[in-house]
Amino acid sequence: MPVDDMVEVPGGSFLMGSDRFYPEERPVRRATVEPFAIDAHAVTVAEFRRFVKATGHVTVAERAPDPADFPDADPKQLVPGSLVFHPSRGPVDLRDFRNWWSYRPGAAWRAPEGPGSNTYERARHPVTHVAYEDAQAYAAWAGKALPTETEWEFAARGGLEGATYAWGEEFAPDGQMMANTWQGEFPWQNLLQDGYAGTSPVGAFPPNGYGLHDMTGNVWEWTVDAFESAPSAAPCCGGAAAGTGERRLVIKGGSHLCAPSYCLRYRPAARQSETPDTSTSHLGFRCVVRG
Ligand SMILES: [Ca+2]
Repeated sequence: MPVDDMVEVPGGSFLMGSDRFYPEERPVRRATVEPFAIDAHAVTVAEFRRFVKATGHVTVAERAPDPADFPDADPKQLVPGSLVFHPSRGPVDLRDFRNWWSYRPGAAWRAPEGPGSNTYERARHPVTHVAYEDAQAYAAWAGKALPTETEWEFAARGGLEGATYAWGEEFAPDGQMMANTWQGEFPWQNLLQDGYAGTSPVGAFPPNGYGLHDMTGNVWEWTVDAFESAPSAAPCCGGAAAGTGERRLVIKGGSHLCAPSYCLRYRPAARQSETPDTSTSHLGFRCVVRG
């Protein structure tokens, strides 16, 4: 049985989705999952470093993009890198994510803001700048798997049927912040009421009813499910610019960039699509073990 920071989730039947927020979460339907175990927190920088040391894995962000995938691009610009968030100086057009996302050469899991940045003081933060195949490679090395959307959402709900948040109906019960989100006007005014501008160490906020930390907020998390519905009209804080092709996967949980005025997606039902070869500064993953 799993031993390292994993939690047994009982499985069962639950109400999946929400009718009260964004179209891609509808309709509410009953879903069932078998019992499984899931990581109590997102895979951390320290855990990912052990994987890289053991396997020599080079992430998608650390490889130069294939010119065949970008036939119109100047080959000199096809350099390794990843999407990094940058706050704007003031209000911007929220329909254009280029106002707060940029492809930064050299950005990768060990240099989340690009050259000159590091993770020395972020070993217990979720690893970021991991594309889907990087998450899959880690899971295979760890003897685990990535969750389905149904497994992920069942776990995130922590036993609460149909609740808005992973902890209940109130965003900040008794004034206590329960997740790392964005307070203030996105993408320029971060009021930091939860204490964190970027990612936060795993376990910095209270666990849900199953003992799971950061199921919502902090970083989005990969699932294995194809995103079948049309991408949302409100494309959220996510940046999907770097990906190629039409295939999209479901990511769950929202991130430290989700602001209520723009992207109220720090909820178990919330979902977004992402192309598998995309990596960003607010997307990570956690693993499951079945049977
Ligand atoms: Ca925050």
